[in-house]
Amino acid sequence: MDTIFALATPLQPAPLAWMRVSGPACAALAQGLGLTFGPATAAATLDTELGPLPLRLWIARAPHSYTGQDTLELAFPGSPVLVAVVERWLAARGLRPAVAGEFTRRALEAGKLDLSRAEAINALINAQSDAQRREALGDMRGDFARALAALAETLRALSASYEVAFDFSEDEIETAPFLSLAQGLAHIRNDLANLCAMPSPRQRHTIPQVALFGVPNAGKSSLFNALLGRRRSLVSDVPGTTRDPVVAAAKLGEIAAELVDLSGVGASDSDRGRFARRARDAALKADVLLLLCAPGQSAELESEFEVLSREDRSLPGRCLWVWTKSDLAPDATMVQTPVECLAVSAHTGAGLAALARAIEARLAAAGTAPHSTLREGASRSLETLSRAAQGMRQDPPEATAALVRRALRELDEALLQQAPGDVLDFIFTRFCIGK
Ligand SMILES: Nc1nc2c(ncn2[C@@H]2O[C@H](COP(=O)(O)OP(=O)(O)OP(=O)(O)O)[C@@H](O)[C@H]2O)c(=O)[nH]1
Ligand SMILES: [Mg+2]
Repeated sequence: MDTIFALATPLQPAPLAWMRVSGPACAALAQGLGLTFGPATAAATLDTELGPLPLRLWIARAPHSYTGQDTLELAFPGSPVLVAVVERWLAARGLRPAVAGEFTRRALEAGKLDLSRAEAINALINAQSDAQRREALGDMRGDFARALAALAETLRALSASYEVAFDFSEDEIETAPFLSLAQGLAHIRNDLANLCAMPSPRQRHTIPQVALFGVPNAGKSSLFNALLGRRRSLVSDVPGTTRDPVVAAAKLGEIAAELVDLSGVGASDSDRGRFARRARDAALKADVLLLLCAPGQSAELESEFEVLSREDRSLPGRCLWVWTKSDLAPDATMVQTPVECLAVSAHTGAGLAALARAIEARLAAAGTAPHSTLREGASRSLETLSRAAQGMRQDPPEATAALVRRALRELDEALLQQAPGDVLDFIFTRFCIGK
């Protein structure tokens, strides 16, 4: 088998660069550096065209490593030029660069971890919110898989009871055994639904939300109407015009979304926080948050943004800063903003198309949030169980029993974690190189 290498840290100047190497050539590589190949950390020097390069090495022998193979990890000063030097040295010894997720795939093939844990690692790296990070860490510990396995056992017992009930009751479905089966089914369905409920902001609502946030008179309602192409929200020069959130369906490029016009927040808020609290809560739940700033409002908006960011540290990734009323102050964009910014005018329409494209890009990125084969299997099984639970009053018991059997098979298949090769290929292309 090939020996692979990949940089595990970003390619940029940094105190350290970290290179991972996995495969049978590791022993020869270490020996070439004058080291014996055993589990250890060691220091060595690599002769390079630039002079001697100090290396720190972590050696792990098969099968006691992440991939289950002989493994070397090299740390050295984090300069992109030195990274290229080390990569050339490795390539000259017959090693090849790893493709995306190849280390984790080798770990999977060596039985070092199962698919749900492999996916959890990827989900953790790519998580967009603390809720997703918590979920991924739980999945890495196997919490979800364990809970699902326990549920599968309860479902197996229920499925067996259905078969037994047929033997005793000819065609009476209102009899006691069938009623208790119905109760059992409802319980398991609820437990599975609770288990599948994911707390990430994206999944709380199926249609993504784009919220317009800012201090009073920022031009939120005007921009809301302009993005919608019709007058839905009240516009006035009296600060504090919008009170309760106004929600409307909109199409941004290819993506259907809900626009949410919020009440103004900040020191000039005339309601002493009553509506502002609702606006902040809605802002935290949004998939994309537009921070609207009219000329002269940036200090106040920035402190509001800081308050929100303290509540959810992943918020900046979902925000766009929008300079409004660009017809009044065309050079507002010269001021530095904490997140990516654009300028628009709801009155002239300037910048609206670019804003719509930027929002669409954010929504598309949010749509590629990490996913897991195990959770998909669990959701499939939940759908089947829900159909069984809904139909059990009117359907013949055989039909319900068949659905219960199918839901159990779906859970078992998900827990078996045996994905065909092409599915694995697809899963691992979503990993980063070096993982
Ligand atoms: N020149 C100019 N004025 C604008 C623009 N957008 C909004 N305004 C004006 O700014 C004022 C406030 O606009 P709104 O859209 O009601 O502002 P808001 O942020 O919704 O205000 P509240 O709901 O009170 O928080 C109105 O007088 C608008 O006509 C713009 O692009 N250019
Ligand atoms: Mg308004």
